Amino acid sequence: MTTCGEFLVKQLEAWGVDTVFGIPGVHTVELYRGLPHSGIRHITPRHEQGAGFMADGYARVSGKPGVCFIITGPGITNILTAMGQAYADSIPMLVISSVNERARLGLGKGYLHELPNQRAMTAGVTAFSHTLMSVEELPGVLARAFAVFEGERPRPVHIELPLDIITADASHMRLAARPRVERPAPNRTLIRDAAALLKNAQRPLLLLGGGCVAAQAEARALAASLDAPTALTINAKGLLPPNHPLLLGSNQSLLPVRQLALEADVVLAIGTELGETDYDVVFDGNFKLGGALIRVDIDAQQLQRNFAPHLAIQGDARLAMRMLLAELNPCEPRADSPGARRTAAVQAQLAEDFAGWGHYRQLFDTVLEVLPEARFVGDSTQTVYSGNHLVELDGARRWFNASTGYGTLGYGLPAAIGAKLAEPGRPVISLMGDGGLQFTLPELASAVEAGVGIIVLLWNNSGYGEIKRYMQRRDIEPLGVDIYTPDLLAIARGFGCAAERARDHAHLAELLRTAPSDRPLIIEVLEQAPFHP
Ligand SMILES: Cc1ncc(C[n+]2csc(CCOP(=O)(O)OP(=O)(O)O)c2C)c(N)n1
Ligand SMILES: [Mg+2]
Repeated sequence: MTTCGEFLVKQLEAWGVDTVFGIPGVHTVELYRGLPHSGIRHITPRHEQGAGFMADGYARVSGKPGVCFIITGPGITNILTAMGQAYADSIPMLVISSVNERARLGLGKGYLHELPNQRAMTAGVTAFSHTLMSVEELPGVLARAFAVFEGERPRPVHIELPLDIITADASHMRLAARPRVERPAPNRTLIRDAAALLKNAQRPLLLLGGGCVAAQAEARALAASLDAPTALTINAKGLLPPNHPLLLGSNQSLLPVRQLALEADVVLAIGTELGETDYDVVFDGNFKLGGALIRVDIDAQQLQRNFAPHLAIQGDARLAMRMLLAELNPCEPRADSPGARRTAAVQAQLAEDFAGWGHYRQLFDTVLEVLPEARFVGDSTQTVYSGNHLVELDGARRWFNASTGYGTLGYGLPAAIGAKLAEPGRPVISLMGDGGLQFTLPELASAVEAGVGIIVLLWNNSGYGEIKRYMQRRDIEPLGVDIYTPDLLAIARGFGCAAERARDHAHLAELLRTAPSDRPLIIEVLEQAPFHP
């Protein structure tokens, strides 16, 4: 007999799932029966939050949904934070869990792992959450999940299998064909209207968000054809390469870019929420758009949030860019074009704003000199905040972190593990603070076990530095921020990792050059000279 749990594994494998993240429990063992002899690799984290963050990093890099196998109750409540981050950043994630038997749901009798209503817990951080009521439903529900991942704004999906379903006989089930899901193309008339507005623009501005990551070539062609200075959200970083004559970076919260946004006569915003953590990280409400706003988004509701559009175009970002490009004259970027000159003027002003950040620049230069192809997966710490402004890389999804959107600590280590599993050939730097690292520190053990050679660049200031400064700026006596900081290097060694403190930049470069390939290396950088004034 084939159980429903076994059938599910076969169906996932048939649809291209090659990795699942999970911690088994008595409720989910039936999912594991079919795994050892399948083509799916199982990665075991040390906490379900780690599973979710790994799946998130894996999804961003692979472009495929990150899949987790999670137990009823505590497994689900543990993974909710990671689902929240994935929800906020529109990341495809499939959380498969168990739940108590159908006849026992909602009874509150104290069954093992029982929650009053597990599905309601995940409803707020998913596109949908579904309780499987029969084996026969399974292919259709999975197809709906893939429709979310591939056909609309990606978001986590939760499917829970009651214990009497997960063990039920599925011998009669045949593998379903993979659903073909196309993202919707925008309306051609609206695209023509947008092109007409853009052709007449004197001072266009392009704002690109994470919805554009699959459209790198189109984004570059569009920026050039419009001769538009281009600002990227953190999730869109890399769509334009460093030193591109039209690249404004991710500095929408800084005055020079804000001035340019105010003066722009036509603004084209694609696949971006226009949300505060990318456009107003100083929280003063002063990011304003002066001209006509054209918005393109796959999510109709998103078109109406934050900034009311002059023209709202629902549809896939890449298709929209292609259709727009067909209406415009192709053009190569030129350093002396009007758009490039406006960009250069902003860059010159930004250089003044960044004058005090030479030490961060030197840190990133050192890393990129040794590992020019590196991917940076970050948490919420000084290196991440500064790098969000300073670092530009060639290629989407080479710089992402949890400092924007949901903004949860503990993301950067497990997400880096997931990213490395998705593309083992590319060096991965996990940018962590001492506080954030302690949220998901045991995932170092998972990384050692999985043979994952990531490099953790640990910025150590023995506390919640950012929050301490925030308290001080607001005249609040710092409390709860100068935390006891253990010997994180000794702990990392205890987990089986390599771990060293960098003495200076030359030593840092040497450590990066000799990093082991089969286990993590933790490089501690103290927030003091020579790394910090
Ligand atoms: C889950 C969670 N809890 C609390 C916070 C609030 N918070 C944001 S940054 C920060 C400090 C993090 O300290 P550390 O990782 O050492 O970075 P540092 O600011 O010292 O560079 C805190 C506590 C958060 N973002 N997420
Ligand atoms: Mg700190």
